[in-house]
Amino acid sequence: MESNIIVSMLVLTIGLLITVGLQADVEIALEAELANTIQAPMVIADDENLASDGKYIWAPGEPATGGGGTGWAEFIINIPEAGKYALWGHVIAWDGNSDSFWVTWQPADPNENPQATNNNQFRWSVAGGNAWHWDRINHWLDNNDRLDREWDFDKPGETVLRIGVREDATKLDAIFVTSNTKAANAAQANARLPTDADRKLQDEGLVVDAKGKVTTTWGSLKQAYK
Ligand SMILES: [Ca+2]
Ligand SMILES: [Ca+2]
Ligand SMILES: [Ca+2]
Repeated sequence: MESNIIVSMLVLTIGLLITVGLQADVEIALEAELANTIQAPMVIADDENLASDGKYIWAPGEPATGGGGTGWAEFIINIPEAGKYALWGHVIAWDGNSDSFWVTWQPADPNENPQATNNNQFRWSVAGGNAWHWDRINHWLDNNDRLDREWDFDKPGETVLRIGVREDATKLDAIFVTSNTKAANAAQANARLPTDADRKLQDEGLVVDAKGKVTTTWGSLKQAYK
């Protein structure tokens, strides 16, 4: 009898541990201006008091004018776990001519350049606003639907996120990567700006898993990337 109770408690404890483990989301906060590659006319600009770490990226443009379609920023993101991911951008989109990007995240997405193909699956309609705010990256489809995007990676490891200019003057300050794809808003997603520790991780290519353990170094990534 007693051993039955002990076994039951053990099963319960293990069940709880597994549940706790599953509930820990992978969260990676990236500074836009620390992208691995920034291709002109996408450039780094200053917003000393308001942008995270005082800087953001954009293809410069005047208010209410068209233009864009070239330039991009690329991030090598080493994800610690297979599974589904969502992305949030910390953005400013000050008018209807300055409120979209192209987004591909390989290998979940194909190696396609939507600046050439105009494939709307990769078109992000950025929520408008003249102050920095969070917006979940979406598909902006031809029927004007904006559907939250999620990416499914079948193994952990290196991924390549490209944010391409679609309309100039759309501004990107930071990116938040999360395995929580169900959150209805940025607060629920726990979206946060990078801390000094996050910037150090991004700079050095260090990656932590959901439990805060460092799993990979930039050196090994660079080896794998060659
Ligand atoms: Ca637009
Ligand atoms: Ca524009
Ligand atoms: Ca920034």
